[in-house]
Amino acid sequence: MGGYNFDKDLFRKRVRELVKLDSKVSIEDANPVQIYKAVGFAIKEQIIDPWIDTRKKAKEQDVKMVYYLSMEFLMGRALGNNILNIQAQNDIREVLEEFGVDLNLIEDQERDWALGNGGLGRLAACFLDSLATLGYHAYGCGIRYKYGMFKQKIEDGYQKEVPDNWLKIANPFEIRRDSQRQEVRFGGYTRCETDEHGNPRYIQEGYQAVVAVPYDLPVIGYGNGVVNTLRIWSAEPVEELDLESFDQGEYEKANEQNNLAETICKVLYPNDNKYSGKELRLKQQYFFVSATIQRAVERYMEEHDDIHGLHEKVCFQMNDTHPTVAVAELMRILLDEYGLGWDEAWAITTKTCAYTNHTIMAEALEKWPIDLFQRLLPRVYQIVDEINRRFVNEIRSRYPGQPEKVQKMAVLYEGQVRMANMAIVGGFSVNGVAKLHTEILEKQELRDFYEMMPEKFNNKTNGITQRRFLLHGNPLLAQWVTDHIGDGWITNLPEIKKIEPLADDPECRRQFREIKYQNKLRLAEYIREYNHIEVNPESIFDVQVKRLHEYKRQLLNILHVMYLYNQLKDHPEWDMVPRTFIFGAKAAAGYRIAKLTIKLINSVAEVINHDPSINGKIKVVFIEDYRVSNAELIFSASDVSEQISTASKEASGTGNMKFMLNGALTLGTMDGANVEIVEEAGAENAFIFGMSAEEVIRYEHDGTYDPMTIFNSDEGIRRVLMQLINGFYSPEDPELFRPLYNSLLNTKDTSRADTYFILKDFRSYAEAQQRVEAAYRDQEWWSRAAMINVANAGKFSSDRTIQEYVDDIWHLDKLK
Ligand code: 26W
Repeated sequence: MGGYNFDKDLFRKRVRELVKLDSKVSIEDANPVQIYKAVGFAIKEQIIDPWIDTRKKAKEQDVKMVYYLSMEFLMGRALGNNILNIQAQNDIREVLEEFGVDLNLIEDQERDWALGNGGLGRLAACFLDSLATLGYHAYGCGIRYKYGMFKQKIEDGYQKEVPDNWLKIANPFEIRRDSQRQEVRFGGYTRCETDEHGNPRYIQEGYQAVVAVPYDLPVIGYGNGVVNTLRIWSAEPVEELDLESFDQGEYEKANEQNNLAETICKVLYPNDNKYSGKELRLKQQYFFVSATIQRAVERYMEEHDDIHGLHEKVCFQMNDTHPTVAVAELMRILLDEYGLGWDEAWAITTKTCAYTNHTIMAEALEKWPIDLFQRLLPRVYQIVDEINRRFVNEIRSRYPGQPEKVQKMAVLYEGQVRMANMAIVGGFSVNGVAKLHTEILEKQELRDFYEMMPEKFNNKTNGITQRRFLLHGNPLLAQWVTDHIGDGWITNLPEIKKIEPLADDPECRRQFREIKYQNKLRLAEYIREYNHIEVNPESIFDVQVKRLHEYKRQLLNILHVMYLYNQLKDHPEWDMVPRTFIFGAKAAAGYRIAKLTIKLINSVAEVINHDPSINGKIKVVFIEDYRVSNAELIFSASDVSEQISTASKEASGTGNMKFMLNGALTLGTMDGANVEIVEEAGAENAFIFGMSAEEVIRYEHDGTYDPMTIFNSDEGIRRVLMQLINGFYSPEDPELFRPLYNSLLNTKDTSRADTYFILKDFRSYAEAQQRVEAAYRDQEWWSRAAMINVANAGKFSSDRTIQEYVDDIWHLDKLK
């Protein structure tokens, strides 16, 4: 397909008109928000024809397409990226300059589209970018939450959650599609009828319904004229409540339906990696899945006449288990609405659905109580029950005399619906998100499934889009790369390997250092404005930004900062390389230990940053409200990438890749995609420490780890831990951090103290940090290693990941 043919004169004219139309001001008097909206709208005007054409071509060419089903899409801001993808940056910058405004200022007016928590949601966003850029027709399908990920405020060192009312400023890119609304039904009961051929037909009655209304957002391919769609569904009452025409019974029902519609899309659950079992969450899942599948089947039948061919043109990719109810919903539609027999319907379903696993954390497993599931989705539950009955029979005949096989693999077990099991049984593909992760799934977590159906299992190592995380987020480095090797890397990241020889050129290294320095100045500016902390741009920017979770071990990082500080106090003469430890993390609202860790980081910052005796050699900064938009500033300014999860726990990580692409060196464990990062960059250009996944798993099985022996024998560690309970960082409340201390040493609350092996890995981490320090002193070595990291980041483009999904799972046709 072609490009976008941006029309600069039209754009100028339209921005003038649109500020008037939308805000009733002339361009001269418009404020930045008003200009942002007009610019967004004027860009939408320029991509609307390609958007329509993409849909039209997909229809004409009858291409196979994927529906990426996800509860989360963490898109960040759209404007800047869209401008780059239509390659109109210079034109738009110039027009805005004529109007006397700076493009960056306008971009900053946009709220993040924060319809996601962390890794899983951001991955979905990167995938949409890559699908469009590679020219595949795809829909991202999700929920139009009224409130996305909460905004984080830090007050007195504590996290406070503030609602994210992101729709307050109308989104100029979205289009409401009333013509494609779907009805979604909850509750009631099923009645069985016999049709004219004597076959049973199931009918849901006495239900409550909502209308699902889709809002479409454009996903613009880079320079290729392909515009795909992110479709987010919003719930509305079936009929607006009409007081006059209802008797009491109907009034109540209508009122309930109103409330249902209002609550479903109210808010994104802010839990990352923790199943909460809330009924509303299951409502959300069924709501967007049912609407998506109904519409997908309807559209397929508009263009084809035989439902049996569905899998040849459609794939539903389930982003973790959250949309797994898709399996049963597709069965319901095929059985009840198309009148297929079970075997036919099952054959189609199991060729259409595919599942990605993103975590092995036990507490993330979705297991719905059967009574809740059945009450909410009576007909769907019947189908789940039948899927289970047949599957259990299959297990029994395959493994006679091995009841433990049923115990492990059944979909229904001990009063629960196990969603992962349903996803595996009901789909044709199960993939992990990094080599190590997939291995652990096959050998440990999903071992019985892997033995029974090995052909379903495959690995798809995650990736990130270089368009957002280098081209947009790091314009200086992007330009430098383009100046040296051309711009092919923008759509073919492996080409960036061509900069590798430049790492041996002292002048290039100097330029590279200068760019990093400029980016550090930019971040320092941000930190000054938002944190009121002065940081030294010559110091090492040592960064850990990600969701706050015990397994990610932000606690290890801050305990080490406390340890360094003790050393510095003992040896004031020590000429350590100045270090700025930067943290950014949101904690789930109900996650006590995580929230206390944030408080600890801020308390440590408070003490250290105000101690004049250490001459600013250590600074600690907690960046408030870490999110996609400020992440772009952070990655580009980082020297050290902290990827220090307990080995085996981080399925992949994708932040690690963003750091690498921006020339930060990895300080990490052999976990998730770190393993592959080190493979690509060379172990000599990273700082690896800690136990291997295998060792961790062995300790977990044999239960021989005892952190107390470390506490007793290691003076340095003991001193740091005592500072958690002697008021060193919380003089007004010495007991404040006791829960953190207990989590490391006390077996009362958990089966084992120090579940995540923080003390076990502490010395190894501290030693790796010393290597970082020594290495940084040699600036020539450091910049060379950083450049080698960038040069070898090619594998970690989500373009590569998506191409693998296409080749091995989806088998999509490219749009011509
Ligand atoms: C039911 C609650 C819940 C919510 C979110 C359970 C699990 C999740 C996600 C699967 C957690 C998540 O985001 N996982 C991350 O997925 C990334 C993309 O594959 C990986 O890079 C991260 O390692 C993984 O933690």
